[in-house]
Amino acid sequence: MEKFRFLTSGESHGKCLTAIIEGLPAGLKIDIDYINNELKRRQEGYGRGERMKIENDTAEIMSGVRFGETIGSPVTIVIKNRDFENWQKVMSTSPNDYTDEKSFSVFRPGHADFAGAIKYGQKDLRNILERSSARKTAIEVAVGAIAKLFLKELGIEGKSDVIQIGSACCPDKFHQEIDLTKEKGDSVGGKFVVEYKNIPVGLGSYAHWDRGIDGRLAQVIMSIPAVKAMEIGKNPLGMCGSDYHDEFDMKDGKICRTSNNAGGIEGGITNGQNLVISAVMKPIPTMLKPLKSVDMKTNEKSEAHYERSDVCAVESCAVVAESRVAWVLANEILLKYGGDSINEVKKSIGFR
Ligand code: EPS
Repeated sequence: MEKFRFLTSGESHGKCLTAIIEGLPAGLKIDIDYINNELKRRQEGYGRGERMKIENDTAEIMSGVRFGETIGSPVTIVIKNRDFENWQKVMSTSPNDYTDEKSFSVFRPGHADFAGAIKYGQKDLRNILERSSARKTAIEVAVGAIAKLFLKELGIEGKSDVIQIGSACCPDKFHQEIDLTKEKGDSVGGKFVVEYKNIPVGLGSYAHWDRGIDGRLAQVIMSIPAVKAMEIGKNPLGMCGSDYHDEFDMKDGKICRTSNNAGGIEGGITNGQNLVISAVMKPIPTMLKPLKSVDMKTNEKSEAHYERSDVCAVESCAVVAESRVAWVLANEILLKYGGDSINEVKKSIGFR
């Protein structure tokens, strides 16, 4: 049984995105400005498309909070899609409004279009695009912001950094790489790192495969749209055991480590070192210069569908990853320490 659970809903151009979170302890201060700032961070980043100029993602809390604090009941968050105004007919839920405006049938290689259409038996790829779109990560970041507020109460803080865009490993070259890609009508991916500090020893377990915090983190990172690889700590490929493993030492009467190649996890359990995760995002599959494809209506060869998209969304992806790691940490803390109110959690974890 998980402690911090939630469901989200919403299509990219539908009315709104929604989340219902269950399991938050009562008495947690909900700073709406903090949540909205996280949403802003997700929207920013060099290389984002025109949609981000339309949206100004803002969270509205619909339940579970009174006078700025959680009360132990489920928390509902809604983010309205501003662009819905331009899509009301196309995204209508009523059968009376049927239109094939914005329908398309040519798969985009690399997108969910092909597999999704076969899986759900859909003839209009719009029905696949709408939910597979990374737009849904906006509400996920709102959930992550609440998890981060919980972690902050316990002194746990996270951050992320982009470390590579395309072939550029130096931040000074990132914009140039994105500009060149845009000129070519192409898209570009990259790599980012997420780091959390002040994590207690003992989150996760080696006792059973599905209890390892490494596996749980892998699931939330690998399921971010367009993420294709991740690492925990330093990639050990080619390293000897004597170089890779983090030796123990003593400092000021306390056990410490001389390095953190393991990225804060040993045996599927946090070891008190900083949690360090890096991940690779592939180039976004919607490109102005289309790839070869097939029209599912006619079975004829065709150029892939194009619609407004981002040239690069690695910075946003890093913010999404930061949020998702917060979900996992919040859940693991509640599993280990329990607590129905924030004071109970703090007491149990050893805070005064
Ligand atoms: C996104 C909104 C989308 C895309 C992007 C992520 O907006 P629209 O489709 O209206 O332009 O910018 O989605 C994708 C790139 C994708 O492949 O799904 C957002 O809010 O992050």
